[in-house]
Amino acid sequence: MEADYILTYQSNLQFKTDMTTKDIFTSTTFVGSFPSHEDLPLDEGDEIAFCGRSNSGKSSVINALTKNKKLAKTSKTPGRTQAINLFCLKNNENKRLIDLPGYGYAKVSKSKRQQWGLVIDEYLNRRKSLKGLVIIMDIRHPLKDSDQMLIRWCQETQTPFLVVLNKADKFSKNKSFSELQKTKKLMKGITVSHEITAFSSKDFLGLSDVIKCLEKFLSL
Ligand SMILES: Nc1nc2c(ncn2[C@@H]2O[C@H](COP(=O)(O)OP(=O)(O)OP(=O)(O)O)[C@@H](O)[C@H]2O)c(=O)[nH]1
Ligand SMILES: [Mg+2]
Repeated sequence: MEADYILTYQSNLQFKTDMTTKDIFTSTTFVGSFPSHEDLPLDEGDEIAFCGRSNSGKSSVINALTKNKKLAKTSKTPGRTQAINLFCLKNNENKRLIDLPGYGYAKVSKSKRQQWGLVIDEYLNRRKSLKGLVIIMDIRHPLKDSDQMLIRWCQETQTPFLVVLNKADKFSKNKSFSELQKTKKLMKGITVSHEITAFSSKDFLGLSDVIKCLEKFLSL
């Protein structure tokens, strides 16, 4: 049995190393990169999509979750992920993670932005195996228009979602906590099943909460 070390955030505001014998995300593998929903392989089983604004850290969150820095391509320059990237959990093509292009990157052409928007819309509205969304936001700029649009979509389609307030390492622990509370308050009216957590892809703050939630989405 393999033993993994996970960093968890403790209420005494210190990081603690936890040992767990079960971590189903660490052997995730890259399946392929697909230009649009129509090109994707099988639409059966369960998958989770990581979405949000460009540069919020979608690909980095996947890498933190799978403890593989090289799995999803990341970049300082927004607009890195330009297609639907599909990953599957160890030996199980029926449990998948999807890395989507980002919303709102002003420097790509308008037509490219529209094309990415269409790719995301089609994926969200047609993919039957989509069981939950992970909406990644930069904790310093939460709930931008495109984030609110995704939340509304989840509410309308009754799709469970997890809000990840990423880059919490940019804030003090207290500031991260107050930002988390503030965002929770703003989302009070949302009735579809959802969770919200502060996170850092850099130092794994909040990782065990994210794992717990994704296990639920994927019925693991
Ligand atoms: N400090 C800090 N930087 C982060 C964190 N997560 C991501 N980054 C940085 O943010 C930048 C963007 O990360 P990506 O993971 O490529 O973001 P993305 O949302 O996938 O971006 P696109 O694919 O371009 O839409 C990179 O320089 C990352 O190193 C974090 O938790 N803390
Ligand atoms: Mg990306």
